[in-house]
Amino acid sequence: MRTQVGIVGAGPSGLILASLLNRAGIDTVVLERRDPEYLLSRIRAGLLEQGTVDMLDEIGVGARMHRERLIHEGVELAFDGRRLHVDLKKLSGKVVTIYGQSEIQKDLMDAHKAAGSAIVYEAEDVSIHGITGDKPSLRYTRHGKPHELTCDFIAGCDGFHGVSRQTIPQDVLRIYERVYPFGWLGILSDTPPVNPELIYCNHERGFALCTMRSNTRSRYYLQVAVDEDPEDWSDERFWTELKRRLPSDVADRLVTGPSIEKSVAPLRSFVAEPMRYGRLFLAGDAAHIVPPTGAKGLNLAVSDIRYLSRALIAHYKEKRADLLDRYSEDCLARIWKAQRFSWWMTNLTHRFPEALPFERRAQQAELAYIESSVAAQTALAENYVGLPFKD
Ligand code: RFL
Ligand code: PHB
Repeated sequence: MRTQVGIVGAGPSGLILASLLNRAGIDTVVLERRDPEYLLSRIRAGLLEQGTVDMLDEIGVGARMHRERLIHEGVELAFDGRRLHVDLKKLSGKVVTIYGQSEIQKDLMDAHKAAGSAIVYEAEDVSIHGITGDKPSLRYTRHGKPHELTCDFIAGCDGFHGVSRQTIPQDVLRIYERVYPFGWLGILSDTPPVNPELIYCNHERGFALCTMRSNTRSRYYLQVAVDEDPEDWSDERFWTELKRRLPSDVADRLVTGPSIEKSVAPLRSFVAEPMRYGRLFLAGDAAHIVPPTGAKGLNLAVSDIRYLSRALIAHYKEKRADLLDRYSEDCLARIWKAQRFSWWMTNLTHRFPEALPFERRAQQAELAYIESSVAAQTALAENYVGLPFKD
């Protein structure tokens, strides 16, 4: 089999790239390890920057999002018994959208199904060959049968644990990494959100986040030890702990109910550079991970795809190589700013087990500074709603 661009991974990065290229008349085949049910069951991101909303509109999958989304004009920080409302719209001129990644995944999969796109689910043992030559290929097995796909280019959209990044020789890649000494225990429940906006809480018992998927579905997170077993957290234990970490008037309003999902996610900052090796291009979580505190993971994946799709389209339509050559540099400029912001938000809102008393006092001073300074709130708002693209 042959295609122009072989894409590994049918998460948001892979499916959005396939849509953009197909719309420009460029052939793609997407190879995905999992089955469709698994992809639809993953609960992940919930907060979209305007650039992500615009991208979903550009590929024609935004209709349901516009009907069902919530628009947030502000966000709250809670600390030391105080609450700070940051007016995103007033300070940055922009708003954020609440719409779950599982819904985006469904909208993308439905659109590809309707278009009859080439997506191979349950593609096992995917391996990447010949990326430094001019005819790279993907090999895989499906239901025990071996297959080979010859391509012009390969897009590695296979997430943090995928094969693409591992195909690049170790002496070529530079890895920048920070692993945090805690994780997030998240639950989803069909209860009304406790607050109309997100609340990021810095509490002595650890960080907590109140977020949502809709007016009837809430998502809450608690900072926990990284090796915490979600099985040890009954719903009752979760709600009790959450109430202890929320400001008391918020805790009093909390509506609890049975959880419909419960899991622990580790927190990590990670960047692999460069994001191109020969004819292999990495995008999204395959190249970088941010701690979820800044809500940047999915948004960064979409911004990589914006650069990659434009570069591939310029190659095919205008025989231009410059955008492909600049791909890694263009993406990394934005990625590092989002990395910095996510790391900063994590440091601002979490309790670090080994923090020196000095560091805790500096954290309190930073929160007090943000509370008192329009300039500091503007910087937070500008990063939170999403920084502009290069072009
Ligand atoms: P994905 O979504 O991981 O998709 C990769 C796909 O590749 C497949 N795959 C393979 N296929 C073939 N062969 C192989 N060898 C393969 N190995 C893997 C996988 O099965 C999968 O289908 O990566 P992608 O597309 O780059 O998208 C990235 C986003 O999913 C991720 O950044 C976000 O979910 C991060 N994130 C958030 N991002 C935001 O922008 N806003 C948020 O509010 C937000 N909240 C979150 C988050 C992530 C979280 N967790 C669980 C990590 C909250 C949490 C708790
Ligand atoms: C979510 O809704 O799951 C969410 C929102 C904001 C974050 C992280 C997660 O910073």
